Amino acid sequence: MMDDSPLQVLTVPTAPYPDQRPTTAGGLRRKVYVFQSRRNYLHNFIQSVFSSIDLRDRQGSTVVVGGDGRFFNRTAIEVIVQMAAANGVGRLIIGHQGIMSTPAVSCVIRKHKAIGGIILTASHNPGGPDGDFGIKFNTANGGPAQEAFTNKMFQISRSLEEFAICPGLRVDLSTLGGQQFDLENKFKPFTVEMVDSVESYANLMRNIFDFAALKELLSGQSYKIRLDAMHGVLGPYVRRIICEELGSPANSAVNCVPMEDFGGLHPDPNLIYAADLVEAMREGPYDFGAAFDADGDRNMILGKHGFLVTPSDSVAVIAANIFCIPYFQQTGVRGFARSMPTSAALDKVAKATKIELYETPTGWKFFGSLMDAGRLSLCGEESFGTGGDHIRENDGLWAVLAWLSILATRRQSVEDIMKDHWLKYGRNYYTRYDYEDVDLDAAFEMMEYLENTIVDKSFAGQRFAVGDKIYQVEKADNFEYTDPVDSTISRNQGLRIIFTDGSRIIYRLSGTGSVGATVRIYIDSYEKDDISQDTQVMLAPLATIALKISQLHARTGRTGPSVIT
Ligand code: G16
Repeated sequence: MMDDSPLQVLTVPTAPYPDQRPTTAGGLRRKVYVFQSRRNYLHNFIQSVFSSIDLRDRQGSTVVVGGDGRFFNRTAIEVIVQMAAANGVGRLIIGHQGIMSTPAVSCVIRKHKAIGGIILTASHNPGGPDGDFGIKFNTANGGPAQEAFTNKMFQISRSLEEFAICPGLRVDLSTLGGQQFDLENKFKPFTVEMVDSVESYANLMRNIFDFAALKELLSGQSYKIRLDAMHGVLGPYVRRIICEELGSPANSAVNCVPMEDFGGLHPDPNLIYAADLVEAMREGPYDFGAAFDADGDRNMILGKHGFLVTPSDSVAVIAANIFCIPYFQQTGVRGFARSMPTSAALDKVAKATKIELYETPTGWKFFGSLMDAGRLSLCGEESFGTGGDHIRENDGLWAVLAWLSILATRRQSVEDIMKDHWLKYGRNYYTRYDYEDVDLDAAFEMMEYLENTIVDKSFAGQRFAVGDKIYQVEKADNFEYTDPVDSTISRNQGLRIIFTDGSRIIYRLSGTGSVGATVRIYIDSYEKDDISQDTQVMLAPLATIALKISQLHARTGRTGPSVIT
């Protein structure tokens, strides 16, 4: 016989952890075994999230939950449901089977006026029992929590003594529709709605793009595409939107079954980790290719024969062709933005079109603030993130639909569109070196040494020569940003060396890794006319200078980067 007595709400004592400071994207990323082996590690973080929301806002509120389907997703959701109920949340909207892409969660938060969403993902980091797991909280605007909120979370996590949970509550993740639970001491039942993960997002895309024009491009025999979901969350979205609705053949979508370990792939859309796609594009008949990361917010765009569009160029091309997208014809264009390490290609378009350009620190939350204030329409980051103000996250599939809209309008190849763009605006040669899993102390000491070196007054004016190339430092600093909307100041956002010809070298420690430190070096150099050189050859002198100034190899014991993009 079913026991229909109200479910018990318990307060469980716990001990705080000192290391739950949220990352660049506003969440916690750790090896799976950390969540599994440390007592209440997950519970503590979730309690810090709920305790950071004012009780009056939390009581009876709606919260969205989704994840990229990686190992531990299901276990975590069961705990989150039990804790949400015990913490006064009135309704949870959960993606079917607990799976929903990060852009779709952003969309659903906004659509249902939820107070926020909990996203279970470690983004582009590998999954499986030996991989990474992560949790992040997005606020009511649909975007990653702002620093004031994540600081509060961190403060709470450091002195947490108890958490609230409803241990008897069992949710069925496999059945679509509503489920209700009576809780002791609660006047209203707690509700869980299991929703189709694709539907709301697909509706939003229909209102942004001209699906008839896209269908004409994709359903014919002549235009061939290949989209690689890397066994992350986007598989069902690609199949439903690109194949079923827009008529692209089923075999144009690969690795589309979400897997707990991403089939052993590293779901990071770059030239190294998406090597299969790159190979298929080089050899195959495809006109357009793209790969996505595990939670579907990042994208990599390729043209025929594997021609790479760098993310910095991608956002610039979308900006220059923005009226190929019906949404922007309706809303107009309020502003463009890029993160500081992203190349200045977008700046050239902004200047030519007389549209305001914002340079923000790394992290999508900075764009969200500008969008909420109605000052920003399109933005991008060098880390394979591109998006518009339709949601408050970077949006991988949106970027693909944006490119396909440009291709459907211009009927040129990806490479020709890119080359035309460089002819008109000049070219920002751009590369990023990543040194992954560097010893933490060595990385911090290297950055400290570097900062002391470059902020020294004597550094500006110094000249560096490699072969016949000479670069003179114009200025160098640790990037600081004042939010133009609320005047919040964000310091220590990356070390910049800017040369007199506008070339830049930037050093930053990644905020999204889970072990050791990842050191990133970004190099950006503009050429007005010399637009057909090989990027690595073109930037080799600046790369040599970047390594020389930082002494990175000597100070970290590394001999070369793990990934060059
Ligand atoms: C997150 C943020 C992005 C940001 C990236 C930077 O990406 O959402 O806005 O660009 O971090 O990563 P890093 O600090 O490693 O350079 P994701 O996709 O990991 O959530």
